[in-house]
Amino acid sequence: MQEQEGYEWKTVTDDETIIRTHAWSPPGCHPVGCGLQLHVKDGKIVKVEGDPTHPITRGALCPRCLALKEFIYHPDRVLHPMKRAREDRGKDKWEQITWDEAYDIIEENAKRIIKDYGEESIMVFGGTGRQANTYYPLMAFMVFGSPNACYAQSGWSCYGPRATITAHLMGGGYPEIDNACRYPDRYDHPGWEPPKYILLWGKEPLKSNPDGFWGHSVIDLMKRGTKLICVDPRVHWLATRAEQIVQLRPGSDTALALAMLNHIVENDLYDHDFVDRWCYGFEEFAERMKQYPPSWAAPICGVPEEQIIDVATKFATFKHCALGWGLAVDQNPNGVQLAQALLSLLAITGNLDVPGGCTLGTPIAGDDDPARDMANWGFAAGVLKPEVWEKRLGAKEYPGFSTIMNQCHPDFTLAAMQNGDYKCRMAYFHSSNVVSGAIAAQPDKWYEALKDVDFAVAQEPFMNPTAMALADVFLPLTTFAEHDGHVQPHYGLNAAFEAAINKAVTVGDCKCDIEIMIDLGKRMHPEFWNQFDGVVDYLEKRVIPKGMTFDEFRKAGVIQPEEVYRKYEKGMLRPDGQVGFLTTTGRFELYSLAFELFGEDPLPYFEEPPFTPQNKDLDPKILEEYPLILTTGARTYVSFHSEHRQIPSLRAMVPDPLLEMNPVDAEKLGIKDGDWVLIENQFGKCRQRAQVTPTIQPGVVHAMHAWWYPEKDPEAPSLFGAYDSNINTLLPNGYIGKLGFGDTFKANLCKVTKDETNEKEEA
Ligand SMILES: Nc1nc2c(c(=O)[nH]1)N[C@H]1C(S)=C(S)[C@@H](COP(=O)(O)OP(=O)(O)OC[C@H]3O[C@@H](n4cnc5c(=O)[nH]c(N)nc54)[C@H](O)[C@@H]3O)O[C@H]1N2
Ligand SMILES: Nc1nc2c(c(=O)[nH]1)N[C@H]1C(S)=C(S)[C@@H](COP(=O)(O)OP(=O)(O)OC[C@H]3O[C@@H](n4cnc5c(=O)[nH]c(N)nc54)[C@H](O)[C@@H]3O)O[C@H]1N2
Ligand code: SF4
Ligand SMILES: [Mo]
Repeated sequence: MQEQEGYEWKTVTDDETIIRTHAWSPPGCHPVGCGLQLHVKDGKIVKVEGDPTHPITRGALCPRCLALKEFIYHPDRVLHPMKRAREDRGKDKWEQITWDEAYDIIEENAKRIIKDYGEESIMVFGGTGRQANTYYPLMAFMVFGSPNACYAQSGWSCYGPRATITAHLMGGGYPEIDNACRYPDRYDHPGWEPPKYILLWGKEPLKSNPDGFWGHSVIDLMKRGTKLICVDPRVHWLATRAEQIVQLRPGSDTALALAMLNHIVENDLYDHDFVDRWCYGFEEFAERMKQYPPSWAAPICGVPEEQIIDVATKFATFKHCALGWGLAVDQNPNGVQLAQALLSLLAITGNLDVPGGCTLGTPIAGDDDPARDMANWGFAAGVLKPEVWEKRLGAKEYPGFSTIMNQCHPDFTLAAMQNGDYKCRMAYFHSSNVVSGAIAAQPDKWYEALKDVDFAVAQEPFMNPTAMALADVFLPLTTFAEHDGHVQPHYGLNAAFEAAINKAVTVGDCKCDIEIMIDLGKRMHPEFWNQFDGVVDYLEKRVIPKGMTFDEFRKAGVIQPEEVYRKYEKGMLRPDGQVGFLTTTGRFELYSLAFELFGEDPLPYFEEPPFTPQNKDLDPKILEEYPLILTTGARTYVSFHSEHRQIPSLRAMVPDPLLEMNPVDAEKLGIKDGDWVLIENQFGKCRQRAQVTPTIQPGVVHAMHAWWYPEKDPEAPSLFGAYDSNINTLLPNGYIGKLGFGDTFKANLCKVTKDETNEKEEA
């Protein structure tokens, strides 16, 4: 553990106080922990700037953190708890109440519902990566005793597939590009070297900083000689600086990855030493790869055969290379096979846990079942009963999913609610704008399935469509500038550091996720929760590095663990201290015994996603009607999913939802840049604004996701224009793949027409 030298978390001058802190949420971001300096005067933040002493972010901030003041002091922020009569759902008839009254209502309803229908009838909804990501499963398991923590994205298609496949094939945290982030002296550290190539696969990290990986470090690496190869149907900013772009057809990725593996194996370009010592099942794997020569993949992917060969050769022969695998790996019903192929690529080319390759996190020591850890806390606290845990929705049906993920299965859950097999009696929207925001496919179906729940709570910084549609009680949240806390990038799986979140100001009557969890815990299960005397006490007892007080922790600044390469050689990846990987064979399983156990094919294979021009089983009428390939959700600098739409400086940068389309398609359809267009398919329709650009392939359109309009009518049925521009109304639930993962968010079909109401609205 290396602490930051000379760090001061608080500086008091005659004029102001400067609080140094590490960002998390709200407002939303993944656990990236960028360094900020908040200038406080008379109890108000007057200026926000980056912290130049942060070893990784070194003063850099993106527009969302720079707009923090606008978020904190926004006139629409909800600053007090509120309630509304159940029959007034969808109406703007809120009444301010005290925290005690809010807690009384929640306690009374939760206890009644548990008594009448069982703990499992309470569902706690959460979204991605925010501080709440750690606390919504705990709210379910340790406050209400329910096994049903629900992340409602079809096929749990974010990070879950990549993390789960990593756990099954090798154990431990998911491999991340070696960007020297564990060294205080970063790129100057002796022994560290930049990757020769980074293969950026369906990831745009400059905008997304996904999972706690710092996108700008890709530029740092390029300045030090790293070359970039982007696998992406769009040409994004980094791609314009890449050595090459593999501009493949959306959804065809697994074919490309298998063809690269074929070339590497057939031409003996693999790392024999690593394969012999550390891999299991190479012979079966090599035999399977024979089916996938680059000549087979080229027409499937729309990529020249020579390019596939060139990229594969470079990745295998330059020492070392790194893979940045993004969301396009998860959001694909063939994504488990893709993740398996990509991890195998890293393994057989000897790029796992080496300088300039991809580094591995270490599993939580002493726990042979790390991903279910939180459920174990629930059992240990005596709140989550093992027989209730058995009622987790979809756990038995999707064992490959549920042995690693501690949640209910989203598509199974929706179907069970729709067909009456399960009735949700209490919905707790902990960090989820499920009826309109980002997470759900066909969000209107989730709305329909939840609209009659007996009781609902929303915990949010702003009123949003979900709270307006369904909540009976609204709990207002502090931003990260208003509470003490802890941030650990990469969800702790492959974390570069731990650092404190330092409270700078108080605004209204808001509380943070941890405080609300403790308060409600004390009412539901005082025998366990009474041991925690507030947020700092909770952090000291359960979260921050053992033996440190919160005061010591925050004075230490950014605490980096020491980087150790080739952990498999050193007994660091297994709780028993043996060398090798945390699998049955102790090796990286190219042939997966875990998959075999679940009755699945142990080797990777290609399957065409359901809605593509090349799917032979697709009804030709659908393709005729909806000829354009639809991909969605590439991130923007100015929003985190459905958040930030009401922040003036950010909204000014992207005022409307945009549909990128190639000039060739636009001309054919009589659409001009800036026209409003209708996007439709057999599942739904919405309206966005055309952005005509050559950076997207002809025949492919890309739609922004998570649009709603805080300025529109808040009441139902409008719900702030929840469905006007919501691309997810075109994306179905239920089209999942192997182990229950994957969706069609990055590859579906649609048609686009000019919205004839255009001129009228403009006038
Ligand atoms: N079409 C399409 N849809 C997509 C995607 C895509 O690529 N294309 N991406 C998908 C992916 S990968 C994901 S992960 C999901 C994300 O989906 P979600 O994470 O569900 O995102 P939101 O809809 O913004 O809802 C999250 C809510 O949490 C609130 N919130 C913010 N910070 C905090 C906090 O600290 N605590 C609490 N309690 N609440 C907080 C926000 O105000 C917001 O209302 O979206 C998915 N949706
Ligand atoms: N600013 C901001 N940052 C965010 C978020 C946010 O909402 N806003 N959301 C966070 C979340 S939850 C996540 S999961 C991460 C995701 O962050 P990333 O992993 O970076 O993923 P995306 O931005 O969805 O898409 C990356 C690229 O995939 C490409 N792509 C689309 N379809 C395909 C395909 O079929 N194959 C391939 N190979 N590429 C394809 C897109 O063109 C895009 O350039 O970002 C996180 N960070
Ligand atoms: S990635 Fe951007 S929005 Fe997220 S914490 Fe860092 S500066 Fe803030
Ligand atoms: Mo995500």
